Amino acid sequence: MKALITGINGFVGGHLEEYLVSHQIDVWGTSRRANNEQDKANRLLLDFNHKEPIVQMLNTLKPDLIFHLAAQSSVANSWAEVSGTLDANVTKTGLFYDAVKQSEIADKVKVLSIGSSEEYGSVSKENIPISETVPLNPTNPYGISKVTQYMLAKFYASQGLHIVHVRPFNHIGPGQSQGFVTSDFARQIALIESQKLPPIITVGNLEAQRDFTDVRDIVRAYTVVIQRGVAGEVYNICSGKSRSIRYILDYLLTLSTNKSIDVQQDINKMRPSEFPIYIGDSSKINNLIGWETEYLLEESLKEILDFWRSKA
Ligand code: A2R
Ligand code: GDD
Repeated sequence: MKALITGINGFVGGHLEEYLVSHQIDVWGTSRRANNEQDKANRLLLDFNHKEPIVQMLNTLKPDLIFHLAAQSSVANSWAEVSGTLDANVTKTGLFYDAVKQSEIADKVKVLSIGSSEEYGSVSKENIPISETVPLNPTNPYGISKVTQYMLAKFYASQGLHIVHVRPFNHIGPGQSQGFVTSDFARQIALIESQKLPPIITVGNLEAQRDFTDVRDIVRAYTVVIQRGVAGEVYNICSGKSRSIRYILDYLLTLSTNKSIDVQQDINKMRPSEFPIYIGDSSKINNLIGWETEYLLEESLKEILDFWRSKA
């Protein structure tokens, strides 16, 4: 079996590649940049600005599975990068699906469209935990882009493509870049431990509560949902538990070798608005594939801190 991962050099792409390769799947991936660092032979230099090169690539490669990960993935940056977010997540996705539809593999290939819990946006209390039927009410440009990506997935499914849409809630793990909460906290702690930063950690909103899942549980779910999910359907991927950002910070601080780190709130790390609590309902995916999370949040946090210690 052959898989294509768009955005393979990103955080999730790396973990997904590792998982698929360990399951004897032949993995290829697209990137807008040459991968000088590793110079891997399975990287295809491609952006999604023109349809013809994508169609040609698909006709040559003939993947059985396509994981469409490439995106502007930061909620925080999406306020300042509205058009860039819509361009990456909507325009390029539309062009990409159009190319898949025009290619020789259109009637065989299975495609996974990656949405987000941010599609739900502002949710009324009685709708928590959030199931797939809760009205979509995004409150930031990233959420809007992912709702539109969902609409595109449904549209192309109605046109005959086998596309399944997933809504992962927050996913974390070693390798996630700065700009996401667990990496931001762990990176600063690692730099403080190695005395490259003074013992002050700056943070944003600690009161938000989020449903965290380890990225390795997420890619295991992707691999099964793409094959067994129903075209045009949507599946939440979440743990069903919520933790405050303050809990994440406190837990990482207990793991630190430096016991006198001060916490300072940085107004620049606060968002114009955000929903206070997300808890997902994962019954639909559990019923489909019997998937449940395996990693404990605390295990993931320890590995994330160790990852940043190795870079500090
Ligand atoms: O082309 P690269 O190698 O720089 O890969 C980046 C790619 N990407 C884009 N591709 C086309 N046009 C853009 N404007 C654009 N911006 C970024 O997508 C990048 O490495 C990859 C996404 O990787 P991460 O930012 O690390 O996201 P992550 O966490 O792997 O998320 C994967 C999917 C995305 O659809 C998220 O929205 C969702 O999961 O949470
Ligand atoms: N990034 C960041 N940095 N977030 C902070 C910080 C900080 O220093 N301090 C507090 N937070 C809070 C944010 O305000 C937010 O409530 C929460 O931590 C999580 O922020 P992120 O890790 O940036 O993730 P996100 O929820 O905005 O988006 C992630 O999850 C989505 C699914 O729920 C991304 O991975 C998205 O791509 C994904 O779709």
